[in-house]
Amino acid sequence: MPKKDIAEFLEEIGGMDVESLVNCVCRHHLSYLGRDYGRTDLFSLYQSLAYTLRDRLVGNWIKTQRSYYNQRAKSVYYLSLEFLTGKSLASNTISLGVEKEVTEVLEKFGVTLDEAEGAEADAGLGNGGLGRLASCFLDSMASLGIPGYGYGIRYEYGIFKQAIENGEQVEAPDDWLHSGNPWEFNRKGFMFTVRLYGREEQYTHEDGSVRHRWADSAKVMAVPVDMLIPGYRNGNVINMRLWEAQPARRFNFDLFNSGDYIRSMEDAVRSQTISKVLYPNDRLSEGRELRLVQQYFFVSATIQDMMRRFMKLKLDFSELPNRAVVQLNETHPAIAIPELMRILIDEHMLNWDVAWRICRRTFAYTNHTVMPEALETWPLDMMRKVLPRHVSIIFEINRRFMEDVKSRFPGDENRLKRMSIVEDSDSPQVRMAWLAVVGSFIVNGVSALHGELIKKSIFQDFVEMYPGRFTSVTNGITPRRWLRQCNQPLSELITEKIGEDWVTDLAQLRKLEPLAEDPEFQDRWYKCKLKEKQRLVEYARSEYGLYLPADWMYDVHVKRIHEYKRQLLNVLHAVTLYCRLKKDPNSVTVPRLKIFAGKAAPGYFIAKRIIRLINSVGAVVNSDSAVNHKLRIAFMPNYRVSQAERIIPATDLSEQISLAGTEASGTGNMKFALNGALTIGTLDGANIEIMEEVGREHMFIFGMDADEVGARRHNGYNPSEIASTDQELAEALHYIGDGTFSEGDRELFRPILDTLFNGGDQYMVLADYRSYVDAQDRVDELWMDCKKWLRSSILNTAGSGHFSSDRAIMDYARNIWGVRPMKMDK
Ligand code: IMP
Ligand code: B1N
Repeated sequence: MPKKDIAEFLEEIGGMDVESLVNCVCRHHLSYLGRDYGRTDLFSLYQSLAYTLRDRLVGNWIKTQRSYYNQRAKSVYYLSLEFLTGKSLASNTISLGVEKEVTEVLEKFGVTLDEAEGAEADAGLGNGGLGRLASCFLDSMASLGIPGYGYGIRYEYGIFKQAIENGEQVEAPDDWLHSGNPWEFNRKGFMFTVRLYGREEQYTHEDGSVRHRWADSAKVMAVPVDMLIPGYRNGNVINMRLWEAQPARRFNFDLFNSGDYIRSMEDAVRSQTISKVLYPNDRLSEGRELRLVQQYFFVSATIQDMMRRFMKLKLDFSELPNRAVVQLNETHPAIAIPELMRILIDEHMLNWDVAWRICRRTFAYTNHTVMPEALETWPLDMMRKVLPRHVSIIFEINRRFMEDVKSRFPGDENRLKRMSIVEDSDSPQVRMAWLAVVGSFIVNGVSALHGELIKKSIFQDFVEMYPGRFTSVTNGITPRRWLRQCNQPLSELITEKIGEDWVTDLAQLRKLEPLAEDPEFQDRWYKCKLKEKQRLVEYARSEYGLYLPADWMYDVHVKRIHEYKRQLLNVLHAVTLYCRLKKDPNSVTVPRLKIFAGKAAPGYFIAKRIIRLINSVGAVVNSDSAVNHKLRIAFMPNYRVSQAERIIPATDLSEQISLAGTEASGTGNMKFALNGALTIGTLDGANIEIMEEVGREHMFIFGMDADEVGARRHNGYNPSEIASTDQELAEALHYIGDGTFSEGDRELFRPILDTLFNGGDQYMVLADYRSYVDAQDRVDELWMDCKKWLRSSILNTAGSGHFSSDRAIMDYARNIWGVRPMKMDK
């Protein structure tokens, strides 16, 4: 190929000025989409614009990747089964620094940036917090110049679409790729073979040693599809590489030649299933074979890609940990540990001890939950069928580990049982969290509290064995998407007062503190919030046909629907307000709009019934004129990243009310505080650190803390007793049971009441009810004092700097990865 440098290429495609951009949009519309200029519609305009911006990213992408090679930089491999990117148009526009120009380009077509982005589908390749965290981390790595890659699966169907019919959740497939994805590069030329099934075989190597290999395996192809992730105005573009499964051979030729055309195609269809759909369970460990196959599929392709890069360096294998670090996002990719062992000992003929030392220095594991039902285990039989060689490697890892435990704690049989990676029972299971701890040099929790709790609970034995191995890194969120992009009015106001450096150095928000009591600033702060409410009102009307009042208090509870997150507690508060208003229409002072949104796992019966309850209470409340002058309830269907970007800036009160000790961190909590919402919350997850940064007096903290929860449980918790001593609570529960919200049907919500009274109220909703309702009364009181509220709102934003994902990534880089921001080659 005639050699051209990137600068030349960039010159050819054109600059960042409006004229070049318009030309490029028109050219793509014609030559890429094959459409007449006169026939642009919103979608084709969005596509042409996306290609135009991608042209401007790809040069920097190549420069960034070349710099990694040239500088032989140690790189981070962030392995995650989930990435919740959301939309890319606005965020890429902002990162490239061409907001003004793009807005002007679109004006020429009579369209706003908001409208153009409306044509884009959310990339929803994750369930919630864990996947969104991965995306925030990639944004920060790119913005800081930390060399690294995101690796995952290119699911053809992301998290399901939620519709609400008759108050109930109905799921539909998320066909996000149906019109193509203009942001990605499909690289069919760089695919890898991934093996599955078959058996383990012993043989004598030419050097005389007895070795093992994986025989008679089936094959699928992993095709890399790359999404470009630009840093904020720094010319870096990092790569998110998502694998797509393809059949190894399009046809099984034997069958094809014998005339069995259909059967020859079956293989092909089966292979493609691997990257077909994201499992919609957040937290519950999914025991299906396809899920295990997904995990190994993306891990195998990723480790091959990593080794391909490493082999180019022609170094000794012991150098691997100095060139690459693999961060395991939860245990979902933990099969990478035996996979790397397999490659080193079976394919590169290293001996066990050498290989194990390399592995142990390469992997780091992030735990995201203490809940036992989320700890992944795989039935040994299933794993042996899918990954026969890996099982035998896991046994050897475990045998040696058990020896170590034995010599540290002689005679402690129970300890051995508890710590064994392979659980010994009638149906033996492989415990992936144990494997991840044993095979990693460091394990981190995701908030200070969570980091401590995992040491005292699930990993206690391992802390005694490896005291130095456990740490925590508090989660963070990217200030680009979660303030700069989603909240234009507030961003502009902040920049006007303290300059624009906060976008890459969020701690600077502290400079807002002296303004917190300034009446003029408060007034402008208030107007920003109002603007965002009006924008949400318009969005809710046009997207969902919901009519929201614009000037009420927006009390918002949006996240996955889960018993531990206690949407039910919020509903009990709503019913309490309803009861008060029915008795006396003047008993409630503040007009409040309660907004709920979130998806329930399709198989999670109680969570779905809670959605039904929210909608049923909403229907009664919203249509009762004795109540709806002070209380309304809106359930926004199909919560997703792009919807969160609309809701969060408009929020006054952020509900973070999980039972203390159950939410590992939460990241929604950070997004709200950053956008000036006050939090009503428990001492759980990162709420505690938000409180330390913002000040307890600017939040509404209530309920038991994690220790009190433990003590309460230990001393015997009796939900019925509480219900019988609190009159308002008894009344609210009564109305839920007596058909008031279900047209007289007393059965509909019985399962919910049953979880409280017969199921032992696992998440102690009733125990925290009084303290919660009292805190809500304090909310009303503060709201009436507008100046004080605004002051607290400003101080919430000012105190949110710590929760930037830039800070989190620098923590990982320094304390775990041993990598530094690098200067890209020119
Ligand atoms: P939270 O900490 O549970 O509130 O959720 C963390 C973040 O994940 C949210 O702020 C959203 O960006 C995202 N998220 C949570 N639930 C969903 C969902 O159901 N669909 C899409 N995104 C979600
Ligand atoms: O990870 C987030 C935290 O902020 C949340 O508190 C935590 O609940 C969330 C299995 C999970 N923990 N575990 C999961 C998701 C999918 C799955 O298949 C578990 N998600 C979290 C980020 O640290």
